[in-house]
Amino acid sequence: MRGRRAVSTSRLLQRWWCCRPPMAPSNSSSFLRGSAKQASGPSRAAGRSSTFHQNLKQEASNSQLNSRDFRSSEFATLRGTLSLNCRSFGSAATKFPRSPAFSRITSEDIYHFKEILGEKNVIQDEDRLSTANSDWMKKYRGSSQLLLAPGSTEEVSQILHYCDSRYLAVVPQGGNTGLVGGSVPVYDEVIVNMNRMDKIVSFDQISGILVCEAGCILENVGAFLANEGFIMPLDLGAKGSCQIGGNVSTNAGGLRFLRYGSLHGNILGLEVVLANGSVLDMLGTLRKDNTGYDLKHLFIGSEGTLGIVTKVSVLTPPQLASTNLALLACRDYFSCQKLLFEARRALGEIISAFEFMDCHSMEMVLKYLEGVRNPFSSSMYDFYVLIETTGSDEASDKSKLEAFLGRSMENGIIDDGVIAQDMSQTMSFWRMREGITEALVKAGAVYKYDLSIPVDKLYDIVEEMRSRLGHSAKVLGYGHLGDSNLHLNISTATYDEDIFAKIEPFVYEWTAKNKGSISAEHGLGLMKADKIYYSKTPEAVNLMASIKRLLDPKGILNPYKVLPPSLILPN
Ligand code: FAD
Ligand code: 2HG
Ligand code: ZN
Repeated sequence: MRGRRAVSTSRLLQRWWCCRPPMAPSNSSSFLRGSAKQASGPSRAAGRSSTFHQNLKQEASNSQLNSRDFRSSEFATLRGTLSLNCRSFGSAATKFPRSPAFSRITSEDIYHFKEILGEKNVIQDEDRLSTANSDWMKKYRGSSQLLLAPGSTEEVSQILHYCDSRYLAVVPQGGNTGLVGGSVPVYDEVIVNMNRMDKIVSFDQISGILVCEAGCILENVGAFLANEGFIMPLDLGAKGSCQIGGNVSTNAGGLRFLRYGSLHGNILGLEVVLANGSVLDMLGTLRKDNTGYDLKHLFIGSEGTLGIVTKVSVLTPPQLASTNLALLACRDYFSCQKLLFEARRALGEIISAFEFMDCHSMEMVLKYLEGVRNPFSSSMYDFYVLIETTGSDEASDKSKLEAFLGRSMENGIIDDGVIAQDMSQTMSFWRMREGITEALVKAGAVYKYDLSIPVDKLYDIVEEMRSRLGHSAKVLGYGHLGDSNLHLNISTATYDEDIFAKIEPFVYEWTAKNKGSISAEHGLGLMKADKIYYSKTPEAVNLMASIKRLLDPKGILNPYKVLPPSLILPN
């Protein structure tokens, strides 16, 4: 019965999909660091040809790329505009005065840091500082005069011990890809950059447990693990630059969350340096350990406000033999929800990602990203869904997916779709989804919200925002639908106070009213430090502040971030 059904649905798919115009071959290259080939990670590399896609595959390899160049001078101008406006929008910085409790750096301090780290790791170079003072979006900018690059836990410990004794404020910095202004100084905080701490410490082939330093770049860890036949349980568009220490400190979610869950489940241990320089060794490699309070969880998602993460122990899953990726078109949001409901049941243990984007997001990547082509030729649909499966049996996984897609098409849940047939198509599909953030920055100013909302209401806020803003802005909705995580992005040519006033506090009030969270995965950082009450009770916030004061009594670690500064710092 199952076999017969698979044959008939496969024919149906053939009718629908093989008449699709050719896909452009992917020429996507990682816009951050490293190549997109690596960036896509081992599981993405396993796109397989689908029997009913042979024609499409042939046409794809014959098709030509049209250049859709984005002029770099135009890009530079937009970036300039962004920098000029930084700290005016979506940022709480202007509201928080510099705390007078903090000292200013002296030449004796510099001398002392050179003693600890050596001359070349005490950086005062203007260009290097300018980069480190500014976040990835060029929206937040500090004015730090000093960047320190420790090479060991001992050096981090000595730095913090000294800063604490001198009342010098510190901002821990990883790959600086954070999207909430948490990784850059607000004023003149000392930047402690973790780039040099990038060694793999150990890997256990049997258990899949990896121990590495916090400054390891996620993509590099992925490449190391691929050689061992494993993958990271975490994958995100910034993988070419972000660091595992930054991932832990933001409790990053990303594209594999649906399958492997939160870092709270995958991180087995941490080594952390506290504000006073003491080293807290919680670097266990055990799956089970119920001795007392599990302190590492305090640091996962604490955004550098409780300690500097120096080493991480992580449980990594084995790399499985077969990965398939389908890009599907749906007519409305209700169909996307229905598809999720059905996919969970039909694909069960092999589903590894379920992402969605609306047509405005698709238009954005088609317009601003070089080499991205509409896989459905000139047809645009209202919604797009990416479903990835990862399993151990190539034939069975593929037929399961094909049968499911066939049924979904028969039932009218999806209107169109393509299954990636090779690595190049796999990468080009992911590029569309992962590239939206980059396309938005190229388009001009962006107001960014990262919301957890019950899935049935998730798209309502996008529509409400669209009707509030009318033609004054483009409102995009996309994200990790499988995790009920919406990325609501509002794009305008330049930052505008009137538009901002229509967005906030409405977006936070709406989210709170609908029992959502104002930060699903990016954190609070500077942007939302004073917005925490929309998602947490005063009692919970007060307890957090007590923990902060206990671990960092002088408040030197990442001040003005995560919690309202009034709870922590003297004015
Ligand atoms: P940074 O940006 O350097 O720092 C982030 C925060 O962590 C700061 O508060 C900083 O002080 C603190 N920190 C950094 N390192 C340490 C350390 N060793 N010890 C203590 N504190 C530290 N996020 C997601 O969750 N899911 C996504 O899918 C996702 N996709 C993204 C795609 C793009 C294109 C971009 C630009 C960003 C994306 N992000 C995503 C946001 C960002 O990449 C993540 O938050 C990432 O985990 C940050 O890592 P980082 O090393 O760049 O940290
Ligand atoms: C993603 O899922 C990231 O692509 C970034 O979390 C989201 O830019 C955003 O809003
Ligand atoms: Zn995301």
